[in-house]
Amino acid sequence: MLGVRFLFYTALVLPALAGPAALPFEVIAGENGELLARQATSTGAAATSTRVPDSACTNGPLTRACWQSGFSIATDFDAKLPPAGKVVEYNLEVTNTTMEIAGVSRMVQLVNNQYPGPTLTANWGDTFVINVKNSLSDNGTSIHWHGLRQLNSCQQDGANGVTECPIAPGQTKQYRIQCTQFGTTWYHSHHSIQYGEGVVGNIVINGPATSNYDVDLGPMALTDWFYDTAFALNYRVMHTGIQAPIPDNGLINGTMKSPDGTKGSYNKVKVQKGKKYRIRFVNTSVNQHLVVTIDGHNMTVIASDFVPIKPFTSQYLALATGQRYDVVVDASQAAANYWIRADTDTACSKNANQGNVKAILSYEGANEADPTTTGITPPMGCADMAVTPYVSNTVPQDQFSSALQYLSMDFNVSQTVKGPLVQWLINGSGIDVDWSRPTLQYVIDSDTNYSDDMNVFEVGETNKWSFWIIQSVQSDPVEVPHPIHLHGHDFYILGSGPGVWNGDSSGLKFVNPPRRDTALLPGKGYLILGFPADNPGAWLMHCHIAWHVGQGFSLQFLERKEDILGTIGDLSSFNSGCDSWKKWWNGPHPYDKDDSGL
Ligand SMILES: *[C@@H]1O[C@H](CO)[C@@H](O)[C@H](O)[C@H]1NC(C)=O
Ligand SMILES: *[C@@H]1O[C@H](CO)[C@@H](O)[C@H](O)[C@H]1NC(C)=O
Ligand SMILES: *[C@@H]1O[C@H](CO)[C@@H](O)[C@H](O)[C@H]1NC(C)=O
Ligand SMILES: *[C@@H]1O[C@H](CO)[C@@H](O)[C@H](O)[C@H]1NC(C)=O
Ligand SMILES: *[C@@H]1O[C@H](CO)[C@@H](O)[C@H](O)[C@H]1NC(C)=O
Ligand SMILES: *[C@@H]1O[C@H](CO)[C@@H](O)[C@H](O)[C@H]1NC(C)=O
Ligand SMILES: *[C@@H]1O[C@H](CO)[C@@H](O)[C@H](O)[C@H]1NC(C)=O
Ligand SMILES: *[C@@H]1O[C@H](CO)[C@@H](O)[C@H](O)[C@H]1NC(C)=O
Ligand SMILES: [Cu+2]
Repeated sequence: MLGVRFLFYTALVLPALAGPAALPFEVIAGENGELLARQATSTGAAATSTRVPDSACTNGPLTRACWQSGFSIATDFDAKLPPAGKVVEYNLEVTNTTMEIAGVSRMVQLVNNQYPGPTLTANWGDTFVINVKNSLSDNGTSIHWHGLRQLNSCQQDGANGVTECPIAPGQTKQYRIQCTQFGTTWYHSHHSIQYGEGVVGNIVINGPATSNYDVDLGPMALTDWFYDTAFALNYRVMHTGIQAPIPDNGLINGTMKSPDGTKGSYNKVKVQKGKKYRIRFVNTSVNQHLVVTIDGHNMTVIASDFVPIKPFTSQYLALATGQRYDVVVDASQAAANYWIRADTDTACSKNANQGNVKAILSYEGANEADPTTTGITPPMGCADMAVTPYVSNTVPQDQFSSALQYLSMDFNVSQTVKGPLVQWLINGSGIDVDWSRPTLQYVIDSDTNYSDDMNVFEVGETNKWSFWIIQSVQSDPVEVPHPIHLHGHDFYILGSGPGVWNGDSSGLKFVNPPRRDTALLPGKGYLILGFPADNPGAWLMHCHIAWHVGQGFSLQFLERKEDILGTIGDLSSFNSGCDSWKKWWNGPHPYDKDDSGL
């Protein structure tokens, strides 16, 4: 094992870091098979740090694989927790206001009155303490920390109707989250369609990386953008038919020019020739599938969602809603301005401003004029990119056939007093959570009488693997791929494809399959996933197209329910949150719940 990791590291990663000739640092294997690297001893072309030998393996521009003694990019963070770090505290306030974004003014709901909300930053091993105040007058809220594993802490997951009651207007909830992973993610409201109004922000957890870079430019959130409010659009989507509304524009890092070019501004990313930059792309869309390119530049992709991957070079990135790719861009071209493009993947989505959603990569010394560069034509196909996790884990193939469980995905239109009701069904039922009686309350009450529309599936024995196939019906009239997101775990993606799975497991990937928290279920196709039961809790798994989860496309895994109360500890915040919520919701409030609540 030790030898394998050592060889693997030297053979595959170092050349990508340093070019074919020089290794930028000496690599040795530690006692427990972990990787240790010493500061650079050679003069690589892009060397910009001090090259002081450092026996502790300190993370720096030339030694991004390092973290701190005994912890590095070779650590399996699902198996081994980093030492507890510091407490990082943030106050977030959800507000309701009117703001001009990309040249057009509209009613928005924001975090701390900014779009995107503040970026939360911590180091691997730190604990976030986040106080969320609901300053809306007419909505609850509930903030989900997308992709954070929430090991033994499901009541911090921010999934209203599952792990908490919504935070009532005027109330504050404190979330405590341990950073057991590192990389890039986002937080967003899970209260109906509310994140589409602007209740989103990025999260950066610093840690080691599979490729070197000089400067971390931080997150670049990409989203579709609508001039109508998300609640209004959601109502139309639910009751008038199957076509998703077409976004009016897209935003990169919260900004863009208006489609006529007269208002708004492009996000500008400043770089210096000769340096390498890490950019953290996050797709925070409601509906759009995006393809990102940078004119004249390739990207070295180093992480997909929270999982470090074997670095590979790509001319484009394809991101479904909820997905992230961390990349390194080499500023090696002539000092000028270049377009960064976030095109809509036309194989499954549309944008009224198609082809024009851009930002600028601007070299120091370039003039102020907009770029005149031309881009490539990236492949469109609304498919996940092929990735290989850096730390190789194997799925127990011998347990697969007996543990595989089947979930159908279907589409249904029924008639209601409000007109047609469009729903997505999991095994025959669209989810509809009760905000006032979350699943965790059932666990506290030892009540197993779950209603059908809770879509509860129990997951059993400690550390035993469960395997799931989601098979969509062949009569699906929409045929778009669905980004499936799991809370509480990174799932292992054993296979996916169009049509009906033929039951042959020989084509599935059991040795180091991709693992991440969001993966595509192809339109009219299937997706086969697995994960070990190592985290007691109630965990949603849902389509991250916000219209679709509103229309019922979600289920919840109730994992080791008898172990949940023993892990999550004090319930006073859960209880007082529900008391405040019920008092508000049962009183006069201007709006009703019309969708799944998620
Ligand atoms: C936001 O403010 C508008 C205008 O005052 C109001 O109509 C709307 O209900 C408010 N929304 C929320 C969620 O508080
Ligand atoms: C939330 O507030 C918006 C107005 O800002 C309203 O349209 C929507 O119906 C409200 N939803 C709920 C469930 O209160
Ligand atoms: C995104 O925007 C913020 C606020 O304007 C800025 O501080 C940050 O540098 C931008 N990030 C990138 C990657 O351009
Ligand atoms: C974001 O995800 C949506 C939905 O899957 C997709 O349509 C859109 O193209 C993605 N955006 C980017 C920039 O990848
Ligand atoms: C980017 O990659 C393509 C395809 O491998 C290659 O043809 C091109 O020269 C590369 N561009 C740069 C700037 O390295
Ligand atoms: C599906 O729609 C039909 C009407 O077309 C309705 O009778 C049935 O109850 C619906 N099924 C579900 C699970 O909502
Ligand atoms: C889903 O429904 C199918 C068909 O009724 C059934 O065979 C299967 O066991 C159900 N799945 C689960 C996880 O209960
Ligand atoms: C279970 O819940 C249903 C409503 O969903 C209720 O009608 C039934 O009485 C409950 N059964 C028990 C045993 O509590
Ligand atoms: Cu989510």
